[in-house]
Amino acid sequence: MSLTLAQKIIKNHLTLGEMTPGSDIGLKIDQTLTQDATGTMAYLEFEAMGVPKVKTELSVAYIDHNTLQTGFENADDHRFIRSAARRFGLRFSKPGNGICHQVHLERFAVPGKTLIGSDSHTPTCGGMGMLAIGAGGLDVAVAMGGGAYHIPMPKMIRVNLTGRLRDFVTAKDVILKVLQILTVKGGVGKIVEYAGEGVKTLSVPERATITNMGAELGATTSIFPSDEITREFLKAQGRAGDYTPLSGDPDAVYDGEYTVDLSALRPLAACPHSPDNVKPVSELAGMQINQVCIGSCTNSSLADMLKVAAILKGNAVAPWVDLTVSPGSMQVLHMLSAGGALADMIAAGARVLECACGPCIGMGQSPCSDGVSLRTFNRNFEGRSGTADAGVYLVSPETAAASALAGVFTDPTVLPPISIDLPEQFTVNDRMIEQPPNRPVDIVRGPNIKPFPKSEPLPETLEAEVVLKVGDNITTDHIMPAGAKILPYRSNIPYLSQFCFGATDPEFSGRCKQKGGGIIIAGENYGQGSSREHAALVPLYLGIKAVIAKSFARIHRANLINAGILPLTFANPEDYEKAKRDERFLLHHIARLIKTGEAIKLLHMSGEFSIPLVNGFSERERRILLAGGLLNYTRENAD
Ligand code: MIC
Ligand code: SF4
Repeated sequence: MSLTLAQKIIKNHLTLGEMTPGSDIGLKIDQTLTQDATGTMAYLEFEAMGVPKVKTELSVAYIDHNTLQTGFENADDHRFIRSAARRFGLRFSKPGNGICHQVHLERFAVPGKTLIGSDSHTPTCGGMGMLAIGAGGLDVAVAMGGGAYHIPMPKMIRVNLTGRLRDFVTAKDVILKVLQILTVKGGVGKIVEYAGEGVKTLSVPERATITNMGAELGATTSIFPSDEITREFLKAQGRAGDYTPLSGDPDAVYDGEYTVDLSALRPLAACPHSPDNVKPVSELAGMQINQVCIGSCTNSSLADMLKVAAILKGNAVAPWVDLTVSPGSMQVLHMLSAGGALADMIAAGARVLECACGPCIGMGQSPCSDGVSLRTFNRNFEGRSGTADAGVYLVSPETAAASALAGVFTDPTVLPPISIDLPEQFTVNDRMIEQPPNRPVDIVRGPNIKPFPKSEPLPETLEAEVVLKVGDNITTDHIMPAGAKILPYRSNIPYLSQFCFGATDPEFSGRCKQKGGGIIIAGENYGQGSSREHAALVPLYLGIKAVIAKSFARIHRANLINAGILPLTFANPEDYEKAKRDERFLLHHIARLIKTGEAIKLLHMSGEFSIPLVNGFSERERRILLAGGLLNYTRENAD
């Protein structure tokens, strides 16, 4: 039978289930990655599972998010993660070595292998023909312990690329175009495969920009074929031996097909406050701007940075604009510096930041009040920058650099042509990646690390009040905000709990504490965005028993199940109107119904009406929910 590229990799890694869309499949995981904001929890969970060493081919613990050390908390977490990496047999990438996805692409990604990472942008490595999926920390911990990773078998979407990008039109514009077509929920339950003649005109880092922002489509992952371009990239990284050619069968059947003509694209921008609110840059041209931030796991490769340097060279950043540049990895920064491009950026007035997520996760560089900030990043959710009323526009590095010079939104296609020289050989220096020692190591824990909340097996009947009602496209940034003030407490759930839904409803946390929790009612695509399992663990701590929504984003739905919170959907979306704030409801015989798969009803306490809900859980999900979460379930059944 003909198979798509992703289906081939899935078939080679299938431990359980059928490859029919929607059915639960188990995948053997070859590699894992964690970053520090999700890693502390993942290693606490791994430790609680009692497995002595990781069982994957390769697992890497990165420090890239919480690099601002304004108190002991982040430094303690770094030390804890390093000690856990050394104890359990992982490589440890030190702060300053770079953003997990950029470093993983350069140093570890291998075509045809599976990777899960406790970060939603893990699909970046799909740019190298890898099946790379973002997951909650607990799923990553289970995979490190040798357990399979479970997902519903995705549908397959093919995006045919034709033509070739014009000067100053970039991979970022390609993915913004796809976001305009498919929207932030268009990819849910799907894998997006790129194919067609246009593929061979794109370098591996350009492909990675596109697969990175597949996360914003809500897609399970995105993937490019592995071809001669991939081989050249691996060779330049000194890893020619990791190359395998891979592509989908020409007659493979897809569930949907789209075509993007690269030659017809123009520079695009995602306007506030959603990555799919896309407009041509030419329509925004002339708008006054305050800040430009270049970097993030989407656009921080050497080629991106060299293009920025070439545009800045010999020019000056507008006096009213703040330009920051964060190279994606130590390799990129080193090569920029050795080749002189860094000097061109500095001379133009750029503020050079360390190789880390930085402004992308609100670790500094919050814009001024009401500010307009152009960023080469992947998310522009309201308030994520740290300034509630700032407007963040997502653009390519070329648009960002051209606009920084002009001080207004600028279409870079008006610039004189530039050319950059990419080296045949990258400078490889893995000194900031530590190998685990061959002797027992103690885990070092600081006072900021608190135990994670316990979940109980599902009770026979649940009675609860609606403590919050929200609309469509609620992000995990709404549920559990990040930023420099809160991120240091990612390993301290009790402390974090006071910020839950802080910007949406500042009373939420107090109300839950007073009422002993309750249920949340939500619209479409609840929990889109970041993979942070804190958006499930904190509600668990606050006593949330169920979230009833019109639909869920994939990773967050899995995180809720893993935490033992019921993610239920309305059988009729109009019933969303009937479930009101502060009213009490009953879920009668919920444990029995979850077990048998029979229809579930949300009964109003008055007994006057009930709302039918979908009982759409896989067998494994049912067992996890009954056990009160994945940790309990894993302890009960070694998978
Ligand atoms: C993000 O981009 O939102 C993050 C920070 O990288 C998150 C992970 C986290 O919240 O720790 C993600 O994308 O999963
Ligand atoms: Fe870091 Fe931003 Fe990428 Fe998340 S999206 S991994 S915060 S650079």
